[in-house]
Parts: sequence; structure tokens; C-alpha cells
Amino acid sequence: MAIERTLSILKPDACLRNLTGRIMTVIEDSGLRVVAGKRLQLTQERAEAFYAVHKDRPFFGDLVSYMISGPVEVRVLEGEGAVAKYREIMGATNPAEAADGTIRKLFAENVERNSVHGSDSQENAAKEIAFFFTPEEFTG
Ligand code: IDP
Ligand code: MG
Repeated sequence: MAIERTLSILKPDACLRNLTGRIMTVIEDSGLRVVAGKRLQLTQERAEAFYAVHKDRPFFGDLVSYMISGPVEVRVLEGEGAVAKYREIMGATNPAEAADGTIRKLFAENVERNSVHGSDSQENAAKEIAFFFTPEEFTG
């Protein structure tokens, strides 16, 4: 499998509950490596743009409100098959359905406040990384 990059977001519920260190431990223990990262506050406009693919879903308004309810930490993770590997350690969207040991099983509050985002394909990873990072922000 090839070396890939994927976008990780530690969502407001994780930042506000001081869980970022514990979540990063799970991520780093999986072998994925951080090659760019920062903490920021999303605006309504930026959150709507990031989740535009979900704009017709019934939960869209609540999702945007939640994503601007506190800081987020965005990182680019790199490693063998990073997109699928990170989705695997995140666990299912709904923590009630997430496998034991996954980030969402360990830390998520519910299907909305589920602690982490991860890109779902290499194509979306490239778009999401470009949404948050410029080339100068990478350490390699
Ligand atoms: P994913 O984060 O596992 O890729 P998506 O289906 O892309 O899941 O949904 C994006 C985000 O929208 C989820 O992570 C979660 O925060 C929220 N979400 C998804 N489904 C629901 C729902 O049924 N109710 C409330 N929020 C949801
Ligand atoms: Mg998704």
C-alpha cells in the first residue's frame, strides 16, 4: 500500500473536554504521523463550506452549530494507507456502533458529538487538506 495523507479534525467536544492528548496518543500509536497541524475556531461560513456535501441532510444546521461551538484541531496525518487506517481507528460515525478500542467508542458523546473527523477517500483528503493548509505549513 502507498503512503497517503488524510485530514484529521479533533472536534469541539474533544477540545472542550481536554481530550486532544489522549486522542492523539491513539492516533500516534497507530503509526500515523502528523505532518501539519493547528488549533483554530471555525466560522459559520467555513463550517458550512467544509460540510457542504451534507447541506441537504436534516442534521446539517445542528452539525454546523456544533462545529463552531468551540475550537477544533486540524492535522494532516501521513502513513501507509492513511485514509483507511485513520477511518478504522476512528470507528463508526455513531459511537454506539463503533468497535472497541476505536476513538469514537472511547471518547465520543453521541452520533453528532463524535470527537473526530477523517477524510473518506484520497480524493476528498486532497480537497480537505487544501481547505485548511498551504504548502508552507507542512514539515515533511
Ligand atoms: P463521518 O464523520 O463518519 O464521515 P458523515 O456521514 O460524513 O460521518 O457525517 C459527518 C458528521 O455529521 C458526523 O461525523 C457527525 O458529526 C454528523 N452526523 C452524521 N450523521 C448524523 C446524524 O444522524 N445525526 C446527527 N449528526 C450526524
Ligand atoms: Mg464523512
